[in-house]
This record gives sequence, C-alpha cells and structure tokens, in this order.
Amino acid sequence: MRRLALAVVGAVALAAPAAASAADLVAPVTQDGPTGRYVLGGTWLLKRDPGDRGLAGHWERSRGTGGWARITVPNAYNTGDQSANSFIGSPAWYRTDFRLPSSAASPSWRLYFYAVNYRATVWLNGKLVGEHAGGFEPFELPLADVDRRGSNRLVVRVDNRRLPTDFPPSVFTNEDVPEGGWWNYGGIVREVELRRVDRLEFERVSVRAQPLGAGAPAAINVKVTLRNVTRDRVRARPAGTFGGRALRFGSVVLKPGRAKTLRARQLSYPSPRLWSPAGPYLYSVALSATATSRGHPAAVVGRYRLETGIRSIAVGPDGRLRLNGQALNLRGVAIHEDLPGKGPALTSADRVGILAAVKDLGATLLRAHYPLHPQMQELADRAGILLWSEVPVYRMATHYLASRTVRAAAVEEVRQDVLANENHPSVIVWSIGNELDGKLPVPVRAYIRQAAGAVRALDRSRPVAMSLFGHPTLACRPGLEPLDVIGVNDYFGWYGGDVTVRDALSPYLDQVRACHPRQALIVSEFGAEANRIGPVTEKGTYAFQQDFVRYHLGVFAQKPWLSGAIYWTLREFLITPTWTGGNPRPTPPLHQKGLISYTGVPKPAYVDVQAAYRATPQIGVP
Ligand code: GCB
Repeated sequence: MRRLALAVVGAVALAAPAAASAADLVAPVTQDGPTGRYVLGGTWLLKRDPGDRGLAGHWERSRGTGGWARITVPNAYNTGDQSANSFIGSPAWYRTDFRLPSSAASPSWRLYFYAVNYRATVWLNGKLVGEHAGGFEPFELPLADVDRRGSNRLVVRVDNRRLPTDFPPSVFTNEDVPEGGWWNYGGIVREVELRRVDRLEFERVSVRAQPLGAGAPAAINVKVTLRNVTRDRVRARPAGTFGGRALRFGSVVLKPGRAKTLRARQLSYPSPRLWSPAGPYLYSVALSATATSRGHPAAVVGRYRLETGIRSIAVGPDGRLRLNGQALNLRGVAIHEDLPGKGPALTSADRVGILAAVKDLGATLLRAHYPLHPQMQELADRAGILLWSEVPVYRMATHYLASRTVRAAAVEEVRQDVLANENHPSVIVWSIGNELDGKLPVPVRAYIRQAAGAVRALDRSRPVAMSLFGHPTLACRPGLEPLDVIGVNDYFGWYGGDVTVRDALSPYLDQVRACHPRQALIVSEFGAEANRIGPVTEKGTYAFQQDFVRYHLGVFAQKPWLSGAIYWTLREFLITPTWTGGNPRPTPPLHQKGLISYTGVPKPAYVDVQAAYRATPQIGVP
C-alpha cells in the first residue's frame, strides 16, 4: 500500500495515551471513486466486550490503553474462536486517533466505512456521530465536529449479535439453535476512509455504456448527482470525459444542503471496444465538479474517477442470457470471503490470489451471498470475470419477511448494492436473495415484486435474479414473473428428501425450463462435501465428490438452453458450529463442498471441474 501522508503527531499528543494508536493515512485500496480519500491505516486498538459493559461504562471516552490490544483494520475480532459463543457474537470496541491531512478551512469531512459486521456505533472525540446496521454495504457519516488541527479520537462499537430480521438472519427455522449460512465474523471487516468534501459532493455517479449493435457506435449515458454541502447557494457544473471524449452537462443552482442530478448529453462513441471475459477492455471516466458561489469565483472543487466497460447484457426472447448479443452458457464458482486466521479481513494480495484461482479453474462467473469487497469487483472488471451480485437476503423466515418494515429493509439491501456497484462491467445480474420459502407464499412474492421494481428504478441495463432451492415439486410456481433470471440450487443426489435421487435432476431442469421459457435459467449452486478418502458410494469422500461433479456437469452439458452453472464453492469456508452439510462424517464448523480445502489444497474433483469448464464453450454458444 502506498503511503500518502503520515499524520504528524506533535510532542503533546505523543505524551498522551492517545499516541498508542495513531492512524496513518494511506492510499485507498480501490481506484474508483472521488478524490480526497485516505484509508485510516496504521495502528488501531481493540477491546472485546463479552459482558456488554462498554456502553454503560462509556468506553467511547476511555483514555487509557489498559485492556486494549493493538491491531490493524480491516479486522475480524472472533477469528480463531470457533465456539458457539463466538458464532452467536458479542460486542467489541475499536479506537484510533487521527489528524486531518490538511487544515484547509472550508472542506467538510466524512468517514466512509466499507463494511462493518453487523451493528456499528461511531463516536468522534466522545460525541456520537452515527449508527449503522448491516454487514456488507458501505455507509458514510459526516464529521461535523472534527478538530482540523489537533488529534481526533475515533471510537467504534461493533456488535455482531444478529436478529432473525437481519441480513443474513440469525435463525431460519429453528428458533433455539443459532443458524447461519457462513461464519458470523464481527468487526470492521473492510477499510475505513476519511473523505474530504469541498462544497460539492458526488452523491451518485452512474454510467451506462452500451453497444447499439455490431459495428455501430456505443451509447454512453452518464448521470451525476451533486449535493451542495455548504450553507450558501452554489452553482454546480459537472464536466468530464469518457474514454477521452468530452461529456457535456449543464449547470444547476443548488440551495444549501440540496442535491440534483445532471445528465450528460448522450455521447455516441464510435468503434467501441467491447468489454467481455475474452477482452475486458476498460474505458476511463474522469469527472470534475465546478462550484461558483457568492464571493467565490468558479473553481474545480472535486473530482471523481472510475473505469468501466462498454457491453450489453440482456435476456433474449429465447430465455437465454446474452452478453453483447452472444448467448451464454457460463461455468462459474462461488466464494465466501474467509481465509484462515483472517476471516473476511483480506488483503489485496489475497483477492488477487482468489481471482487467479477462479481463472485457473476455467470459470467465467463468480457468485457470493453478499456484495464482494469493491476491490474484488474492480479486479473482476480487469480480469474479465462476470459477477453474480447478490444481497444477504438469505433464507429469511416468511413470517419475518411478512413485516413491511423488514421487507423494506430487504429491498434497501438491494438498492444499496446497485448504488455501490452499478459501474462495474463485471456485474451481470443483481440477485435479490437466496432460498426464501420456495413455495413462494404471499410475502415472498411481494418481496420479489418490490425488490425487482427497486432494481429497475435504478438500473434497467442488467437482469434481476434470485436463487431458489431446486426441488421437484417447486419447479412451476407463480410469483417468479418479475425475475429475468431464475437461479436454482442443485443438490440432487446429495441431500435427502425430494432431492435424494440424482436422476431427478435432468427432468427437473426441463420442467423449470418448460414453465419459464422466457426467463434465463442458471444453476446457481451444485456441490457435495468431501473431506476424506473412501469409496465412491459413500457421501463425504473425495471419490463421491468427483462422481457427483462429473454427473451434474454431464447433465448441464445436455441442456444447451441453460445460461450457466455455478459450483458451490471454490474454497472451503467456516459455516456454523454444528454444520454437517449432508456429510455423515462432517468436520464442523467447516463447510466442505469446496474444491480447495480451507488451507488451500485442491481436492481431486478440482481437476474434473477444471477439465469440464475449460472444455465448455461459454460465450457465443449456438
Ligand atoms: C445452499 C445455500 C448455501 C449452502 C449450501 C449447502 O443452498 O445457498 O449457502 O452453503 O446450500 O451446502 O447446503
């Protein structure tokens, strides 16, 4: 990480206990975004609070360092503790001191959290600045009372105890046993940035760059929402370029505190180079905001940069997903952000390594149950990996989803995903959730309608998807109409009950296709646990897993209308303290359907999947 500026710690501050945790301001790990961003790197302090005494004890004001451990952020505080209590969660407190990089009088400052799992309460210099709930989306808090010259103390209380109405929920069916689809890591699990805002804030930048047909120019549409953060009226004028060509916006007068969206006149980009997995060509978008107000001559007060691609993604009338008009039959893999000793607090090198493994497998599509770290998405843009972007609206019990408030919060998860990640060419679908009640009772149907509507209000350029548990009796159910892409999770021949028999897979897929001929169908999961050597007939052996993947891939190969299939998962991850996953000899809390062990060793089935993926034409298939 390149160091941008080091906070200058004066002699007085050094003598104070605060000096024990001075944050260094370092370069952001993401490229896309506004200028004036500084990651709070360096030393932070962490104090666990299993008895939940910190609030009453006003730890936000604590001065000494007794009981505080030195750590770095991102951090997950319960890595290495695989107990039930660790999974259920408890609060912990983070603390660091920082100085602003410059003492310019006018700009205002924000704190931007890339992700905190799950509830965050934030104080600056002992004063509450804000709260947030939700583990996988960014949030921003204004720092009205930041000390511009001296040291500032930031304190964050994090509580990862989840509720049945959280995303993901703490329980699905059994109210007595904590459940979960992946380990409940608590902490400031992604970076924290200090952001400088001078008069105008880029509240939203949205770029849609689509080819109009083979050999035709591309249509580039750019919208910029600017907010006036001053107490005066400001004339705001955005300007910028797409791939070096000028974008022309008008200008607008903004009242104090108000925001408006300006749209650039559509740019017709001749002879575009399209983005695709085979050639992930990126164009630079450079934007600036000029402010003019009483007593202040026109000046560029902010800039915003991003890289994006020109490409189209749509579901054709034949019910097939198409990229730049070419039919897709993708082969993909899913991941969780979870590495030994780190949990989700990954480094840039970890992300590069994960994407290299995705490529090595021959996969072109990557899925997770939550929006991936934004740097991962930028890396996917560059590597030509397509993303199935999903929100953690995961197996929520219907009686909770029946509440309007909970449903609105679920829809908000979807909106936040779109707003945070809409400019990545790699994102090809917005998935509104996973394995809600497959009988599609009224509240689930209402959610599908509302979430799909929320996506379309923000982004009409990508399909809306959702994953369902694949089940022979649930192939044909009304309620899925608002979706463009139906994901089915295939555990035929693995789990018991109605999916005991693997022979039922092929007729099941045919039946879903027949019932939903105009929607694209993707097998959004298939996988079997494997943790030992043993007979092919025994679930949980490497041989069983190999036989499982060969059989399932063989069935998919006979369905030319399928738009893709995703192996669940690339690597093992931690799930719950009591997980069996259908394996008669499980090793909880490990989820072991991974093709690569938790410590990084490929299983025999890796080679089978790799051979099949590499041999499968995935793009431009007849
Ligand atoms: C699923 C879930 C996934 C689980 C997987 C399993 O359907 O979507 O989160 O890990 O099954 O292994 O049971």
